[in-house]
Amino acid sequence: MFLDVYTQISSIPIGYNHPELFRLFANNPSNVKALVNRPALGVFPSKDWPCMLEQVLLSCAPPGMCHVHTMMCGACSVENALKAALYLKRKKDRGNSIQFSNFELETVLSNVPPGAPDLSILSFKGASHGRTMGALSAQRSKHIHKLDTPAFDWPMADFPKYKYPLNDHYMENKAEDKRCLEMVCCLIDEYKQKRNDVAAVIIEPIQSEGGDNEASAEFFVSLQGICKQNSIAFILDEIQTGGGSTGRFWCHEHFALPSPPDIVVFSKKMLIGGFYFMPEYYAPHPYRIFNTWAGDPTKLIMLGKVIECIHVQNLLSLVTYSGTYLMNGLYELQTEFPNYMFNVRGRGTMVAFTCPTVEVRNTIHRNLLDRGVIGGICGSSSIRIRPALTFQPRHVQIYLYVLRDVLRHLNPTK
Ligand code: PSZ
Repeated sequence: MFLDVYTQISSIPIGYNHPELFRLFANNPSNVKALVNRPALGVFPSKDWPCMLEQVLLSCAPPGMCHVHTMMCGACSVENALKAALYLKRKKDRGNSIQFSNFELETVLSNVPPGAPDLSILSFKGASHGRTMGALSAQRSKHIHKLDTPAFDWPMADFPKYKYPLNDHYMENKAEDKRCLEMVCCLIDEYKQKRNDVAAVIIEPIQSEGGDNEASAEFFVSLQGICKQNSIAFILDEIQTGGGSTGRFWCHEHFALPSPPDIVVFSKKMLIGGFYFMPEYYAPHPYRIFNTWAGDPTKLIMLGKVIECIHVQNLLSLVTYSGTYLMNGLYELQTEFPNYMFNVRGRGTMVAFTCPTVEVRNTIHRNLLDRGVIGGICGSSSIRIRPALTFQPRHVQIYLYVLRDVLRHLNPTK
């Protein structure tokens, strides 16, 4: 028996073998049919597909957003979200026309401007947006993901690096926000001068693979403001943060943004990939945001049930409750074992802490596993926790008990 606090890289929303999800297929021939007869959704959607989109995906849409595209995985959702931003940029450049010039048509198949324009996407150091070729140019976490593949000349800004505990370092962290935001502004200017305008900024509400790095609500509000001022798309990659694990359905709901983001990308716990977008990002021609499957109706059937469980069982409150309990336990452990863990941080149950070296981190991670706890690692020396939304206080107690046991054995004096 294992306690899984990593849940297939944070992609199992309500735990394994959930009886409600089994029931969807056990007693329902029409759901089984959907499983067997997979449609090419972009061309042959079933009659009830628009209704499913509305009842399931729009029922949990980020506040103020009511358009959605479904896709396959996280990376291909990011790719298509970037394309949507680029299309709008070019449409605006043409004075809101959606007609292409003959010169654009002639040049595009040769991969040269103006058909294939020089435009860039700004992302952040430590970012993880997926490993398809386009998304990789915005990926800034590990060398091995990017090596040997050609990449676009796209700018990279610093993501804030905070000092902990946050409350004791308020002024320094505020200055860090300012430094990173100034860097964003400088890069936007620099790329404009290089004639490689920034068309979109893409950012994770909490950098996940890069080390569970968080930034303040004020940082995100200011970043959105910079994007608005410069007519740049503000894209939130909520692939790992979306779906409830921060205690709100979308992590950016914690930021109280003055208006919705332009695009919000999802996958993982949403069971289906895709992105929400503001109406102006609707692609002006058919088949441009497209692939054969473009999602899977059976995943939406399951997501509908997941959302129902979240509401009926009040799982977002449980996440907040268990998350607070977990963080408090981890604060105690970092006080008890300051040489082995520090910088406890997170929102809801999306929680992490840092170890002094990669070796210590790997030892703790492995020893947890030896004692039946499957956890995750991230960044250079952090451990992350990504339980299902059904994570209860009793699971927190097991995690803390086992972690303490691991730490005590690292430190025989305790
Ligand atoms: O270690 C990790 O956190 C991993 S391993 C693979 C991912 C993360 N990719 C998920 C991911 C993500 O977390 C964010 C924020 N954006 C894009 C992706 C790509 O999603 P997939 O893996 O579905 O292509």
